[in-house]
Amino acid sequence: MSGAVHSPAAGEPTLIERFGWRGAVEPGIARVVSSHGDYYRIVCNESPEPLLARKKKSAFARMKVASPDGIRAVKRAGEHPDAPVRPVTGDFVRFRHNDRGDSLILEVLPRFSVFERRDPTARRSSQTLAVNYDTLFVMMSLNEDFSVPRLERYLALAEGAGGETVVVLTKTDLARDEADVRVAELRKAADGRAEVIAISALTGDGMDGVARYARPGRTIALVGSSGVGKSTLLNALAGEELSATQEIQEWSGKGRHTTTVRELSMLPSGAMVIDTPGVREIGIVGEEECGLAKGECSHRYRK
Ligand SMILES: Nc1nc2c(ncn2[C@@H]2O[C@H](COP(=O)(O)OP(=O)(O)OP(=O)(O)O)[C@@H](O)[C@H]2O)c(=O)[nH]1
Ligand SMILES: [Mg+2]
Repeated sequence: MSGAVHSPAAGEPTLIERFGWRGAVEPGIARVVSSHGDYYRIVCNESPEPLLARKKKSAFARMKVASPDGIRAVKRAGEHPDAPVRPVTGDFVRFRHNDRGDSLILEVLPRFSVFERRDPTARRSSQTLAVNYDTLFVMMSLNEDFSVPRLERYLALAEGAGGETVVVLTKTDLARDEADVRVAELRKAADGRAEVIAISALTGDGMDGVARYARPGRTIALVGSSGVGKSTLLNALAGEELSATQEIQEWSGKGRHTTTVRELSMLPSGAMVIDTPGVREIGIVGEEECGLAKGECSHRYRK
């Protein structure tokens, strides 16, 4: 394979390294920045612009992962036995570059963090919400979305998922008198497990606290119910409208979802943010669940 077209100055990170790759820099490594059905947008050293790639179908049926007994064939990708076999936004992949058409994703590389929603009834398979993040922002708004049990479920799922967890409480400007009490309750629930930061994207309150995590080459994943302000936070960190927020798409009749595709964005600071579609409930038996991207959504609004 020919060398990379992206050649930074000596000592400067290559494109894939700027996108968080920490392994040996070789040709044929890419990061998935968004997925659209069978197509993926990937970034790699082979092209200064993102490329379109398809996945090689057979490559994901059975994958080899390292185990204490050596290499063995397992049904699913990565260290997490429940992880889906298809690549998702944030994945590092091995791919075959094609400069005259679609490139081909050959293999999902091991994930260093995986946040997934589990269905303990196993009626639905687990759903991978974010992978390869350094910091998971578990987001909850201080008004109607507020729920200590839900926060505890998120924290339980985040434990052992890799990466650090930060609880981001949004819309302090709307919470008024209840804000302090609610923040204190959530701080107690998260005690010792995660830092808790209360913010308002509207007034800028607390934004320094979250911006500290936006470091070059690091990935922040945003998770939380629809409407808590994930895309609003992304836009505030980016200083521009990278992701549509609720008002703009409200007319579309798509129910409560505004973000429908998981997307990885590069911020001016050099940090990356994975914005995810809101989840209604998380990992709990019998509660109403809300699906995610088109084709995955089981929400009643979309039926
Ligand atoms: N007052 C106030 N409104 C906010 C704040 N942050 C977000 N909002 C509003 O909350 C609504 C929902 O915000 P979004 O950023 O679209 O929410 P989301 O979490 O991305 O939602 P989904 O994409 O559906 O998962 C929008 O109307 C935002 O303007 C805040 O700090 N204060
Ligand atoms: Mg959104």
